[in-house]
Amino acid sequence: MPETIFSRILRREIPADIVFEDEHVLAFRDLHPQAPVHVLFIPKQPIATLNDATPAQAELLGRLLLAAAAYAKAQGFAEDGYRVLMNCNRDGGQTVFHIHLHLLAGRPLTWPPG
Ligand code: DGP
Repeated sequence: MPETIFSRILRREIPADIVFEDEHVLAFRDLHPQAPVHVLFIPKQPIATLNDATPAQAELLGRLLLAAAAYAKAQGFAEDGYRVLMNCNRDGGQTVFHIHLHLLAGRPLTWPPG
């Protein structure tokens, strides 16, 4: 998998506003927030796109979701609500090819997305 900016954040080569870390997952604030809360949850094991994820990585993918929900609860906005999403490839709007779960919150989010 080619090197990405997120690999460099994982190695602490470039700064990021890290809000959560465990053995498998790192979470940091998006550089271009689209909502008052916009955090990216990434696996430490690089996977380029959701298309590249394997059944062996199912638990890791679940960890991203559970980490996002735990963060929402800890920060006190879980009951108000939030959105999690993962963009895939060109039509999904993916720009960084190390999968990441977006967590957006802090305002009512419209549907359908653009
Ligand atoms: P996506 O379009 O789904 O691939 O989202 C990539 C997100 O990554 C986008 O919302 C902006 C964010 N981003 C890109 N480069 C950096 C960076 O260097 N630092 C941080 N914190 N976020 C970044």
